[in-house]
Amino acid sequence: MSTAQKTIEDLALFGGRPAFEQPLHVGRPNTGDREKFSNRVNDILDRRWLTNDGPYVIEFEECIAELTGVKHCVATCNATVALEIAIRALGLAGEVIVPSFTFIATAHALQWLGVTPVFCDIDPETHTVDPRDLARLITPQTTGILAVNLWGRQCDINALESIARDHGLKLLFDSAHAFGCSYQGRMVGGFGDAEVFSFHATKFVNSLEGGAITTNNDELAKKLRLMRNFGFSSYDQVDSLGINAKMSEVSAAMGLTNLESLDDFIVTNRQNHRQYAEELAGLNGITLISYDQNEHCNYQYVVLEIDAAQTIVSRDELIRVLYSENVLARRYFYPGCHRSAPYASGLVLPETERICDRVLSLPTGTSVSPADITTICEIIRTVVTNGREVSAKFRSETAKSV
Ligand code: T4K
Repeated sequence: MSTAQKTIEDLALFGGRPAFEQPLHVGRPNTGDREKFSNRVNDILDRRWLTNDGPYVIEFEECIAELTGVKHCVATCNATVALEIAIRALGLAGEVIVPSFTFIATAHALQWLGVTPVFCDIDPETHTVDPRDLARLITPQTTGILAVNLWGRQCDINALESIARDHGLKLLFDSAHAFGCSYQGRMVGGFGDAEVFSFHATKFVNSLEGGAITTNNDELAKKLRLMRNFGFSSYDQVDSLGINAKMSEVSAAMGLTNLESLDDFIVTNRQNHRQYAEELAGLNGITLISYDQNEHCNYQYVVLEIDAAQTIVSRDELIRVLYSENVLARRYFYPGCHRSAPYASGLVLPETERICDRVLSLPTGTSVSPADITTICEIIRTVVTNGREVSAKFRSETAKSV
């Protein structure tokens, strides 16, 4: 249930009742057919094969490989560890260039392995790596590029491939957000040396926790499989350094069940995105980031850019209002990796910092109803059309608390 928030006085922060009784999260999981999932869990228990290359993991890998049109898929316990084994299997060392505007796991995966993440700036239009800034950062120590297909919008992959080729660098994509998306008509998964997907609970297709590495390179796939299971090639035979990166059967069962609803999830996400676009249209200073209609797209993130020069209220003030209405909008990926410990060094990345201060992510997915979206948009409309007054209220509140 939600209440109308048409005037400033209606807003919970200024004395009204919260629009939502229960919190509305960004990242509420989509869940497919429960009965099918339960049946698969019963199969797992009957088989007593719970993990380590079980039949559901193999089936999950085959499905991902087919959907992405890639030769090999190696499923893992999550995308962070998938990045780590991909980084190691590709022999990345020294310095790797990575955007700062990403989830912290991208940078941590490098740093965890003793590889130095060198942060580059982003293209303000796509929020993905700026190839020109990246090229400037290449040194004799650079061994690779770890690019991120953020929000499911692809990097300038052609430019990155040509930079990698010209400089003899490995090219790894963090495509945690980009499952089900395409670049120039080709599904994400087969670009560069390898790509990594996340199937975390908050991703539009989840396997509870989970990840996958896709590659067309046979040798690399073999290495990754060994590394995923401590380097074992058979009982008692260890061929390489490895770790435990295995996906469990229950995760694969959840992944397979959710893959059966993939098209439905995308339809819902697309409808939600369209509704947000329609209901926020004409609000000065509010831009909903868009997706390329000519590509496959999962629409899993609804991201607004707030231009405070026009809205008068800042992004953080808008978030405070939304929180008080029980809409838990997120500041993904504030403040940027380069300003987070342990990376903070005083480096300045102007575009990253500008975008970090402007964006917010709103709830979407199958748990959000059209009525919820109407209410969320109404709150934003009320705040922005009364920007001056709302901002003045925040300022007087700050003055009182000083
Ligand atoms: N690369 C990129 C670009 C990524 O975005 C990510 C992860 C990775 C790599 C690493 O992938 P994994 O190793 O995780 O597979 C979340 C997720 O934890 C993270 O997976 C995701 N990106 C990132 C963008 O968002 P948080 O800190 O927002 O997650 P969390 O667990 O607080 O969940 C957010 C909200 O979702 C909660 O407030 C409530 C709701 N929620 C969450 C869970 C787990 C539910 O309603 N149910 C749930 O089961 O980072």
